[in-house]
Amino acid sequence: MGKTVAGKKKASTRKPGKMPDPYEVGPLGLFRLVDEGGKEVAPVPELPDGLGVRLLEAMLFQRALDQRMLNLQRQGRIGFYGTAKGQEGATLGSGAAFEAHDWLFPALREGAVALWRGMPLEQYISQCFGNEVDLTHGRQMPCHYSDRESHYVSLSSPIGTQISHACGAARAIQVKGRDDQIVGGYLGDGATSSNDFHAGMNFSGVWKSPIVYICQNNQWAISVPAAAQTASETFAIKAEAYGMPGLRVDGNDVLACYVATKMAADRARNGDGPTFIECLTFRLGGHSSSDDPTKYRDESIAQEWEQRDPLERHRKWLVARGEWTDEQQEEFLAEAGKKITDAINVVEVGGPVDPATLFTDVWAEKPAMLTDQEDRLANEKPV
Ligand SMILES: Cc1ncc(C[n+]2csc(CCOP(=O)(O)OP(=O)(O)O)c2C)c(N)n1
Ligand SMILES: [Mg+2]
Repeated sequence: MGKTVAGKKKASTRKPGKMPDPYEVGPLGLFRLVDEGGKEVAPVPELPDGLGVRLLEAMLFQRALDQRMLNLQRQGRIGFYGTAKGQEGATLGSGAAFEAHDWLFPALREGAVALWRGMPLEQYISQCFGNEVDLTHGRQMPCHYSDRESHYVSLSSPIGTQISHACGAARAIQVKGRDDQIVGGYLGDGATSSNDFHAGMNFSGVWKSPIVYICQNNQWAISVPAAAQTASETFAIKAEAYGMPGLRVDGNDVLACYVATKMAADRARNGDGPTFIECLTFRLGGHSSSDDPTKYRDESIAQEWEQRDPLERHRKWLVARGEWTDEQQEEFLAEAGKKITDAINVVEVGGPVDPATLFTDVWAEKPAMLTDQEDRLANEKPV
């Protein structure tokens, strides 16, 4: 989808003055606040105290964590991993706009949001090892993080199915009259071709539910480019067919992602219904550790997108404001590396999952059939 490359189409070139309204920029424009060089193209509204620095730290941490986890996979220490490289701005900018009591339904690359919301690092790492330290007992594929405390629901492997889960949760909030709570529903560009996309978007529109959909358009669904995914001019425009506003945001501008998502979240919380946000970004790495993108795409495009790195852009913005220095970054990265190593060391010593856990955490009252199987597992010798 050549037309949707950042900056090529209707990108805002407004000079500082009044911040453009992302709802007015609309589904065919591109809402952005900071350009690739870290310069404001529109005034950035006042952020909660320290948020700018926290966002950079979280993005740096995720990039470092992704690289370490990918290394573990290459060393044969975990089986599989998918990075969010290049998408940290879209992921964390949107994720930071939700409140602790909201419910989030992630797609494939939002693990950083679980950490942002307080999921312990050991839990993140143990989910990828799937060993006895893993609270979910190795029952999920790696990268399917979940954390009850932070209201972060496990991603759903069949693409798009989380969209109807998110839609249902937002409906439940309405039915139960929990006015202060909303849902964040994530999806990729590829998931817009799923049946659940239609079902979820349709009923969120009909019910005017308190939900913000965040579509990370990283321009690829494994080897399928966005141009082969849809004939629509943009992904955001699809929202109009479902009776909700569609916003299109520069996904590599973490502040634009935060501001747009916060506006949509406030709107949903005020009872004004759903919003669909397309964050235009790029998957810099492979789809997962099982993928080699050089087999199906021209990697010079990836190199072009490296120049639009969300981390560098935000770092430059902070440095220009005197809120960040090279020394701080060096120190932060050294500490992050140590934290990651320490957490891996805690998790990796864990043994395999005890087969007896097969029977735990699923039923409030175990049916007789399972009690029988549990008994046989414990007492019968394998043939
Ligand atoms: C129903 C279904 N079909 C196919 C797959 C295999 N699959 C896994 S990820 C993926 C692409 C998803 O692309 P997108 O939604 O753009 O998310 P991204 O990986 O780019 O973050 C596919 C086809 C699947 N998991 N589920
Ligand atoms: Mg994609």
